[in-house]
Amino acid sequence: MKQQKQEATAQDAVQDFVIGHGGETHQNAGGTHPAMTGQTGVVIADDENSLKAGERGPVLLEDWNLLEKTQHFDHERIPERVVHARGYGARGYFEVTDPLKGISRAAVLSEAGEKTPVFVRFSTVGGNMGSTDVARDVRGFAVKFYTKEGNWDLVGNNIPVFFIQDAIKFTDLVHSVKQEPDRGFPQAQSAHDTFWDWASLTPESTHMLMWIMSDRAIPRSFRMMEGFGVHTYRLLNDEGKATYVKFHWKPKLGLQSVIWDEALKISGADPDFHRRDLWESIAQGNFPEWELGVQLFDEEFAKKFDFDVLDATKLIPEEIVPVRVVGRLVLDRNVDNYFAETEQVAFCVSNVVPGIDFTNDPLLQGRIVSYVDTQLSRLGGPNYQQIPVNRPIGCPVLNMQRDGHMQMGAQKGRVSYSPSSLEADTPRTDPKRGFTSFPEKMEGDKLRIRAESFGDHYSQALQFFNSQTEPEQNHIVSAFIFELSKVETLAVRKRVVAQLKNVDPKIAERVAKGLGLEGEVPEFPTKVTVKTGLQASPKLSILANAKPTLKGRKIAVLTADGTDGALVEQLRSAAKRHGADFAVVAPKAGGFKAADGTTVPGDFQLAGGPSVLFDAVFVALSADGAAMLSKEAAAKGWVSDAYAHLKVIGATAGAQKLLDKCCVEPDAGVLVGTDVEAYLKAAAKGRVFDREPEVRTVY
Ligand code: HDE
Repeated sequence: MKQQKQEATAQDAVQDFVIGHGGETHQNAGGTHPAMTGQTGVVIADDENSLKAGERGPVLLEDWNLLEKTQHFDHERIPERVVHARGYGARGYFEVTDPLKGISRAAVLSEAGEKTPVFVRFSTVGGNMGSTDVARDVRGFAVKFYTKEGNWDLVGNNIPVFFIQDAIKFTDLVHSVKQEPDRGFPQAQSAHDTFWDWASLTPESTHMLMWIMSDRAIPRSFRMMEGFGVHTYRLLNDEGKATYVKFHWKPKLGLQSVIWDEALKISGADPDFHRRDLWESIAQGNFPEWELGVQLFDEEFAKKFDFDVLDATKLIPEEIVPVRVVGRLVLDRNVDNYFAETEQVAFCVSNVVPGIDFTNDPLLQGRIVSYVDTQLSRLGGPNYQQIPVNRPIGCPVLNMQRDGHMQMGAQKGRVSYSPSSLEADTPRTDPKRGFTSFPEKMEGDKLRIRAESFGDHYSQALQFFNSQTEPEQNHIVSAFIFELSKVETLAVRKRVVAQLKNVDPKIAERVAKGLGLEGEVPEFPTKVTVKTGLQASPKLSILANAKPTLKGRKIAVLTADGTDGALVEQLRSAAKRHGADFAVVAPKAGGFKAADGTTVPGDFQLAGGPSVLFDAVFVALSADGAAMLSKEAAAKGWVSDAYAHLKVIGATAGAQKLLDKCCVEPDAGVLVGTDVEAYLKAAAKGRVFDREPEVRTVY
């Protein structure tokens, strides 16, 4: 009796607090609140106190609810992915706009208007699950198409080439880039000795190194990056005719990246920067969209191309084989449960549908095996395809596979084999509708060998560099300098620069200068003569393909008491009109008291809303406000970071004192005044790259 009375008192207090008795109003979601049960459906009477022998006595083992709850909790985690551990998923659909009729028999690509549900997971590669979104890294771009002919997984990246040519090297690559095994760090970064040791001894990684040192590796948002299937795949039509294909995802919002110094700071300010951006944009109804494009070519082209199309360290410039857009991908639904969907989704390169087939790319061949294998250990057994997020939608699963860990189905009947005759309606194969492989002619000696046609590791690395705008080239050089400055072993630093000499001595010289290694770098032997004459491919540049738009971008205004409230509202509505998000940053979480005495709510308290989180900023301060914030380190950091990160800065005349304190020099991206439209027009152009030589050394 005594015990129950005490419970009632504690519960009453909680109830009072939540539902707002006593004059206070606290948030309460309402609803009917069905009874809480254990896993067997038994209703729980008390979930606050374990069962004890006496008021202060020991806890009893018979408290099955305590045991069940704790046991379930103890097993809540599953092994994280060995690579791509940190990811974020969403649902949506893929719609065919230009069907590949006569090229692929897959309905998902060839039927006009065909709409296929999808699950997409973006990820970083090297970091563990709890690392940061904006690490310098490749981003995974994995799409599960639930087609009516079965699931097709296009497990791609945001970079069209890869570090290695043969799957047998993958373990080494990953071991070198992950945290070092003795010390268990560094986390989520390639800037350490083991990665560069491996890379410097692996010439085939050179092209990918250029990409990974470029701004492609620090995207502004998942919504603003491309995706690539990387490998050459095959499409098969009804007659079995094959066409080679490379898959491309093109973001509707255009490409955008962050500045490296910004990435470092975002990692502290908001390690969830990319996932928050995706979640919020979908929740607001601004559905991210990509076009799916294909580069199609035949065996004849493949033979004449400068490189081997089976070599995943090479790409085919779009200027040589244009990208044909076949459909659009729209992400319109956030997950209901991160674990159930994003964590348990099992992408497998082996998941293909009739009309889509593999090639002999040795990296692709290794992947066909690896993904299934990893799901077996990650998800605990061979029935992982039965987890709701992995089940096909709109087509039955009928076969003779049975039992195993966590079998969810109860298949009926005696017959679990084929051929059989004892039961009607057992599933039978269907040679017409069924998956068939391209009957490629095979002959040759069984050898451990790397094809000679895979031998040139430098020409496309140079082509990539030459295809970049000047600021992008500068960023690549700075990234090499940053990364190698973190490498403690001098010989490794030198070896990387020696490799760069093979790409272009001028690039190597610039990196050597930044490292203080001029004249000290040895030659790295190579048998290859670099093709210096490869045409630049402007499509490989982010800046050359950026869209002058504010859609999906974020604008923030820095305020303080005394700020002109009407100006803030004008900025807010104009930003919205341009499709941008708008946030008010104020010294106090509650917002600011405007000049006219009204209180304008804030979205971020100054210390929690640094300018690195936004694409363009406006400093809307009265002279008093500017004087006050000139003594506030967070405010000075806010403005000087925005300037150093090349952002367009709008400011009221009153804010000048703060701008001066932050050494903001007038330029095309600093607009003092209250012409909101002029400010937004400038902001839509993106960063002011001409400012860069003023704010950091260009080697
Ligand atoms: Fe992966 N990769 N990979 N990879 N990969 C995995 O599978 C592997 C490669 C990619 O969001 C793992 O389910 C090998 C290239 C993405 O769940 C694992 C090789 C490309 C994802 C695996 C490669 C990728 C993975 C870890 C060389 C771009 C995340 C967990 C032969 C085309 C999928 C898992 C998700 C995940 C193996 C190379 C993309 C271990 C052996 C090239 C986007 O199976």
